[in-house]
Amino acid sequence: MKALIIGAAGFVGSYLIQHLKDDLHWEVIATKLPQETITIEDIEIYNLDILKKDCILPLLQSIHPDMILHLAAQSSVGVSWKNPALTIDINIKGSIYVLDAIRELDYKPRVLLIGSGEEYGHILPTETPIHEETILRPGNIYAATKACQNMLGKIYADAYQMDIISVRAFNHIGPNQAPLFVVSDFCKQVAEIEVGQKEPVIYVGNLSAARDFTDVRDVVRAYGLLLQHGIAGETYNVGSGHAIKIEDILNQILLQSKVTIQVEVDSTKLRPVDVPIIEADTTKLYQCTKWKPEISIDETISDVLDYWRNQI
Ligand code: A2R
Repeated sequence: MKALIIGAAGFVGSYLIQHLKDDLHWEVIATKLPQETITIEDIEIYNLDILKKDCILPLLQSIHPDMILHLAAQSSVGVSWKNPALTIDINIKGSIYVLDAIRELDYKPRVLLIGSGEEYGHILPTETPIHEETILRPGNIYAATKACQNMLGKIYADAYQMDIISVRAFNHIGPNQAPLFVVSDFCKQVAEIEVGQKEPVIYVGNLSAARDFTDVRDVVRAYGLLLQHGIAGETYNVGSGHAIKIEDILNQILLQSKVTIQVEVDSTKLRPVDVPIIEADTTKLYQCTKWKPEISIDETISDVLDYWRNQI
């Protein structure tokens, strides 16, 4: 099996490469932006900016992958507020360029489009946990672009009989995630405090939101299973099935800290709109693949803390 990962230099990409290569024994080919690096050995790596439309089709024709995993994205909600046009360009226009290039191939590879639990947006209390048919009410720019990508994927699957599966991935966490994301941010601050690089105060944004966190190593396992068993044209939630308040995550991180730390709110970390609770109903994923998360939140936090302790 030959799998092409587009946008593999990001957080999920490195875990996905390892999983497909080492656990599933697939041949893996990766693309990245020219300025990025991928340090994993024994795989072919190409430069590809998905906004350069004309470069995509020739690359696909020369690689001839059986599976295409489209990860390339502007993936930060915070950045999407600051730079909405860029987010729309990469996540919508870029995805259309990728889908159009795949459509022009003379065969139909299996495609996995990575969306987000954020697409559901303003969830009513009666809609939790959220199943895939729940109305999408995106609450931020990033979420709107991913909801659009999902709709485009469905349209292309139906109109052109393309073998496209979409996922809505809920928050995923793990070592090596950029500190733009909450768990990585908190753990980095704790590691800096532990070595005396920073005063013993942790700066936080909105702590009341509850999110569904899954370890990235479990997430990529779900992607592999969906590529093998998913049904074309369908969307699958990927999440733990349990929302945890950011405040509780912070408390667990503080419990694992080697020093006593004070908590203070930093207004620059507060987002203009925040969705109070996002929790996945993962029944559809389970029925299709029998996937269940295997790594506990405590284990993930411990690994992320150790990652930052080694970096600092
Ligand atoms: O933004 P950068 O410089 O970190 O690069 C990201 C890359 N990317 C692009 N690749 C090709 N052409 C573009 N025009 C373009 N713009 C950005 O896609 C990054 O290396 C990669 C996405 O990785 P992350 O931002 O680390 O996302 P992560 O956590 O790996 O999530 C993968 C997927 C994304 O579609 C998320 O929206 C979704 O899972 O949750």
